[in-house]
Amino acid sequence: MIDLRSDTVTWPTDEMRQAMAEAVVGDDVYGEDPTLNRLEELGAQKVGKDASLFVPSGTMGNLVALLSHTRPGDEIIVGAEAHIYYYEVGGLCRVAGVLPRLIDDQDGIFTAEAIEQAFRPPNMHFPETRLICLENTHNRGGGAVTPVENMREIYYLSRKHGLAVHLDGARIFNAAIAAGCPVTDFTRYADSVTVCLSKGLSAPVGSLLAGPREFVARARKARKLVGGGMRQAGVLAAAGIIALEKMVYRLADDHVNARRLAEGLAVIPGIVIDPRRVQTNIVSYGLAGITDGEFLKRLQGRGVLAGSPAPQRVRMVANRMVSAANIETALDVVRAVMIEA
Ligand code: TLP
Repeated sequence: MIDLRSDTVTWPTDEMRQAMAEAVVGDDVYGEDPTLNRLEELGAQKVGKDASLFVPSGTMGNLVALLSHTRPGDEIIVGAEAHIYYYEVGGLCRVAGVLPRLIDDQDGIFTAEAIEQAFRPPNMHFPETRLICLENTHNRGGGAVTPVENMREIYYLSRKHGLAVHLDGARIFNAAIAAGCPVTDFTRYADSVTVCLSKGLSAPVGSLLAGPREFVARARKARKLVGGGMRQAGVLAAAGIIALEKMVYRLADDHVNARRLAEGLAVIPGIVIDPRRVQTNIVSYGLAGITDGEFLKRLQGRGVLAGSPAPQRVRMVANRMVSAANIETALDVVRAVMIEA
């Protein structure tokens, strides 16, 4: 199978499996796992923050960030298409108890103007606005990169209004590779950031939530609250260390493959895509002449897996398990399915 459903499908490398087998461990709830501690220090250093916290998933990283930045009843400004709002089971309301004020992020790019318009100044009738949530790269926005300049403007706006900024940076290293700049150029304009180790970076499990020391101390308690306090998690951290140290630059290969996929798709009748909009590893396109359900079924019948994020839309994500040759095969399969349709 050529699995283009997500970059989450990546298996750990042999080196990761080896490191996991040999990891020195301890009880992390007591702070005694040396491998885990090393990962948290390394993660903080990579994204330019004081400290970081290992969590089992990006979803938990974002939820713990909300729990640590806000109190129930607070308002947060968040994209209507953002993962935090769209794909996290409503945890922002159900668990953190915050009120989302939605902004239009359909194209995956955040602007200070959109956020300024959504911001409600202090008023007797309004909840307190505490937090701006950004996502970079943007999943439902087709892997779009919000430029560093926009991040800077949004950050200055947040200071003006006394708001915190949380960055869902599940794929922030993809943003940095695409922009050709250090990841800290992005993360410096957020108070906290969630980084996923288990997507293109290929670790089997885990994300990091990074931020100021005092914030991470609070987040550690919030993680315990939601059941994310793990014990000998060094076996997972060992893979995470390799993800951060050795797997970041390989993301460029995924970007090349995604671009090639987009260019190949663009010339197939019935596929609606502008390949110039593909900046990172996510390829999102429209379909005409066949339903998304039928399209995905026929693709699968010929050995290609993809997903549908919306009616008549398809998402394919380049990842380490899919080679350049596999991309050509996937294109042949799409071509054959569309000719049949
Ligand atoms: N996204 C998954 C699905 O949930 C859609 C995927 O296959 O892309 N933030 C962003 C921007 C994400 O794309 C994801 C995962 C998460 C957070 C959550 O990470 P996990 O899956 O580790 O909870």
